[in-house]
Amino acid sequence: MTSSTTETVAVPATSTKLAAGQKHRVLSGMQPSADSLHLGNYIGALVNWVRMQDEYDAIFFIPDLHAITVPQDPAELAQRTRVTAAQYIAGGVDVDKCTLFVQSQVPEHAQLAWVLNCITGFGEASRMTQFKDKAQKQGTDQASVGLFTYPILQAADILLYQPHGVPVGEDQRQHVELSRDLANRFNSRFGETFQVPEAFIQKESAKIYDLQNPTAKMSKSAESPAGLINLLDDPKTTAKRIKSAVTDTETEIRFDREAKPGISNLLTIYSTISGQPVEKIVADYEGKMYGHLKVDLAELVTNHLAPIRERAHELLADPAELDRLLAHGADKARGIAAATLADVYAKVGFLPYGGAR
Ligand code: ATP
Ligand code: LTN
Repeated sequence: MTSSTTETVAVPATSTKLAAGQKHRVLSGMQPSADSLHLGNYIGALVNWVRMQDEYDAIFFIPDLHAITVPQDPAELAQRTRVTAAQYIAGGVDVDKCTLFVQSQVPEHAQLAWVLNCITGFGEASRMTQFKDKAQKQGTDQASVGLFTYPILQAADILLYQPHGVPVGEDQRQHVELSRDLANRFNSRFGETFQVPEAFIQKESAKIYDLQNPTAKMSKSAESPAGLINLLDDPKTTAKRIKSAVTDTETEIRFDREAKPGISNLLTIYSTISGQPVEKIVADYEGKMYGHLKVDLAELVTNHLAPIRERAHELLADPAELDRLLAHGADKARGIAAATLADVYAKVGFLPYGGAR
């Protein structure tokens, strides 16, 4: 397998040269699989996306085709797709600076996925660890073929847009590697077609842990919601969850991921939301109790999330306008995706529609 990773969102020295005024392209997405994003999604992904949209030609999308690889209630899926879009925008994704769309509204994703399915080895797909984990949870016989080919659809999402970088969490590294392998394979079989993308892996410092179980990452699939901070929760719930966060029996506020995972997690949240380095926060809280830190952090987080929550609700109150913004994004995306797909179709030998060009 080819391997390439950067520890930050900076473009590595090996990246493609650009023409004057041109920006490197990045692309990423988060599934619409919950009623709210949580603080891990926000700090680990969204904040980073928002930061990137000035420096990069950024494309963000909502992978609803991926969502149906496991059973979904149709009305709930539609609602969660809008809610996810609203949170992207409320969190700072600016539809005038970047391209934001819903995957199922750009049919080229499914079309390219088919071609990529046909150049992926069965054994190669079988080695994808996320499939193994998810399939095991459902009982392997019950898992859908769509779940099996999930990473190939993800490769199509990426390769259609010729991005240089794909900002994702460590858990998605293997899928980006597969995209690279498929891009290289297609290019060598059919001629130069795809940009070979690089994984921009989120920094460890952007990882947020469950407030009740601070050695496990904050996750929507956690057993109990008590350790989760959701962007759309009311401030009282958020404050209560922060104040009830599991810590340790010492009293000293210091950063030590191993010995003090609970306090270290609170310090990470404090630092990323306030923009202050952890060392400064630790110095400011010298001699103070855990309770002080929790009360202040609850206020900091609820104040920070309040305008995001309000904006998301405003956007959701006008679904027609939200759908219009998404349709505009899908049109922009299709402009790029259709060109790549036409090239791919011609290269594999599909007849051009309506005759030779
Ligand atoms: P699940 O646990 O059910 O797989 P999730 O809540 O972890 O879901 P994903 O949909 O897997 O969320 O992740 C969407 C994005 O959010 C990814 O880029 C992922 O790296 C990031 N992310 C998810 N959880 C965290 C976390 N606890 N800390 C930092 N980033 C996170
Ligand atoms: N599998 C990813 C979501 C996803 C994605 C993509 C991310 C689907 N297609 C393309 C980056 C690029 C996840 O679960 N986080």
